[in-house]
Amino acid sequence: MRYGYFDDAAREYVITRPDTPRSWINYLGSRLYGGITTQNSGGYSFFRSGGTGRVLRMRFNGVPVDEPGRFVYLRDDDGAGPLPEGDFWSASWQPVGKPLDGEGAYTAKVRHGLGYSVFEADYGDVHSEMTTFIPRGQAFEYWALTVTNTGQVPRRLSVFSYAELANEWNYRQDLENLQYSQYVVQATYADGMIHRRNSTRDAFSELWFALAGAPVASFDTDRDAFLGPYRTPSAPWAVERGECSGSETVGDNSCASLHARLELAPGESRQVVFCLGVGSPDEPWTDSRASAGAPVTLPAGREVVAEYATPERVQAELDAIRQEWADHVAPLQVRTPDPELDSMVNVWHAYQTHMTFNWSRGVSLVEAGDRDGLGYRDTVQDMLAVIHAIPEAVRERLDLILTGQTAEGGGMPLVKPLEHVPGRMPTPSLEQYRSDDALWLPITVAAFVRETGDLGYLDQVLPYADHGEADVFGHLVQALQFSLDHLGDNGLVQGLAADWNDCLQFGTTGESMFSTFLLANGLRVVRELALESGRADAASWAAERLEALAPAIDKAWDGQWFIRGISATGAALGSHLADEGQIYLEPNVWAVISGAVEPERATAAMDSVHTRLASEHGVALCDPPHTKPMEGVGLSLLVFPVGHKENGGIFCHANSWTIVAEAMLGRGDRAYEYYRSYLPARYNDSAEVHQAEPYVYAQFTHGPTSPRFGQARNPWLTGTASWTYVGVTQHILGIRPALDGLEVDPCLPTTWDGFEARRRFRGAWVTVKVENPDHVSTGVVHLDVDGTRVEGTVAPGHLLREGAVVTVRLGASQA
Ligand code: IFM
Repeated sequence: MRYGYFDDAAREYVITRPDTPRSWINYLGSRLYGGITTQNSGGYSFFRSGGTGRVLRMRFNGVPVDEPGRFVYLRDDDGAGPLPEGDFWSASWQPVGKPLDGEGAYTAKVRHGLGYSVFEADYGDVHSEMTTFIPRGQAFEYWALTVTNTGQVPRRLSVFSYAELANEWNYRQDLENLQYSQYVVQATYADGMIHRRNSTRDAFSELWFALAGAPVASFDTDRDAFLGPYRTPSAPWAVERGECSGSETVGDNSCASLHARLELAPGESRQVVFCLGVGSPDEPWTDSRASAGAPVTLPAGREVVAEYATPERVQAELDAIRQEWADHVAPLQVRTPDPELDSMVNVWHAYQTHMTFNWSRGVSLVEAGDRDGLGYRDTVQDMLAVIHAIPEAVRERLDLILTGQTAEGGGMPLVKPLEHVPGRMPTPSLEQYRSDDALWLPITVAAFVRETGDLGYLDQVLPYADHGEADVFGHLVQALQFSLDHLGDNGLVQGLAADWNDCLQFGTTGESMFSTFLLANGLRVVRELALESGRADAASWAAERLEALAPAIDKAWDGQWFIRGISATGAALGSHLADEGQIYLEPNVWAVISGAVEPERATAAMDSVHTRLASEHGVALCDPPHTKPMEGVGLSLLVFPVGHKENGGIFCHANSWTIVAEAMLGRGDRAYEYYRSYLPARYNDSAEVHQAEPYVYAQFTHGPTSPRFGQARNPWLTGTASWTYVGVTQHILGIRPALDGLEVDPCLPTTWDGFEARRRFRGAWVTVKVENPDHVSTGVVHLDVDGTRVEGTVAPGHLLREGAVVTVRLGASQA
């Protein structure tokens, strides 16, 4: 069943049935002020932090879903049209939820765009269009509502807003510490604006809410007065009655309800604009919380409304947001034989990589705000997909995360940007480190240097988290040294608190094959960077260390694949000899990606992955999933039923590495088969199977051993976004930065004739045209830049001037 379609020209996903299998969301705003909206305008907002800057409340996992949110009700005030007097509905399908089928049904069209969502509705000869977004660089949001009388008779309508304002910045305080948070809140109304304050000393917060475009007919600032006792947002008392009660909040719960009356002639449209912002209505306001980093000062709400709340300004700000996002996704646009790939790569997948970069794992409908901060490994990986689009922002983040590395080389599990003080953070104990965290650094630093061509970045001196400093290259060496200092009895890297897989704890005496391959990969990359930057000694050091790892890697071969690790008691996990968890995906893909194993084993390992783990919805993480503890290794994945998440689920983040690994083996059909297997867009017409949004990646799909096989969960904030982007663009399409230019070395499905791409590279817009007349997967026969033939697969940087055209011919032999 389909619920919507991709409108690539508008860069929108258009939902035509709002009763989607789960809430399908969109993100609004920036790291200053952000928000989430569902297709039914449920959702919440946050200022500077999802966890400690809550503006609009969200009751997670609530029933009904999609509530609370940014709700606008419409009410028929005279019964002159086809509706009875007093009938009411909402500008988004929910919360009122009028019937979607049958005579007089409510019809909805929701356009999720990049940075905005538009809710169109038709009901009872009234068309409404509500646009929600946060203007660039601002700490307030618009809900702009245009109402049109599409009938033949004049209509009198009421419009009511409704949102639950959080009582406290801290989302937990707001939702859980009610003995406190419910008694610090006050909200008043004056001259068209609601003013919500709380009076805690440590975290003073103020919000304002305004209506422009029509006089305020009535208001409520008290949630329970607006809703009425024992009612829900589906039928608020005030809306049913046709008027708010003028309540002002002293304690309990506040809300933002302003009511306007509209009279519309046939065919007439009116726009009213609701604005919700941080700060005071009447004075500038400063966020000077000690925990919030540098103070931020915001203008008075009335000034904001006077400047911004006109129809012309709303349109101009919407255009600016659309342009900003068009600019962010423009640096790589592709045209391939696969329209679903194009919709994803050109619009939604690119957008998702920016959302993970912005919000890490902090705010979604799954992440409530507890994981406020930057998880080390997640953040380092999240940068990979946006370097070409926002190199300056990545550099800033890279600087920050490098200062989250301790002097002994490991990564702090979490870096909180607003509280992080390099040089002063406590050093974790060995048991607290994850063995992979800092090992991701070489990949991302190399990608940054190759994209920008800025080798000098390696010389920049940055402090460590706890004490001391080093240049960036030194930080990379130290990351490798940390793992080399913590090898186990079998010569593999100690697993510590976890490796990439949060649910496998090998501890200080067990060893992780994943982290071992990541170390090998890091040594390879650091060696390359050392050679590129003239550090011969370091290059030799890395080569020697890599060679020294080889015997331990060799012993980890299980016959047809690599083991996952060795427990504290010496047992192999991920071995054919085990009862459960006989084969794991992660070590086998990284065996290939690291380049640390001979081609025969690399191929055999990936063949085993295909035989044992692949399915129609993607590749499971392990097989058979675990039901019993294993001596000497912490398997916290046992908390998951078989086939779920890390316990044999289809972990999409790890699936992205199958694309990379197969492409590195030159097997384009298989790489593409894996790419398609969990491509959200391919489920557009079978959304009831996949359930999650068809326009963004999810963290995982329930695996073959689960009764929920095929259902995707935890969409949006996942490393799947960045690594799948790398997989499809750099390995299937094969366009990747190199120090001396732009490499084009695709690994295509053999059915493709070729493809085209437009790429920004070091400031120049370049067109790439790949022809595949022989229907091969790999093999660059020749590469030309503006008609000049070039040896190899790299278009040299000095030839890539503005408008350059790189033409690549793939083929079986020299032509
Ligand atoms: O690698 C982790 C990630 O850091 C958080 N989500 C789950 C992944 C796999 O366990």
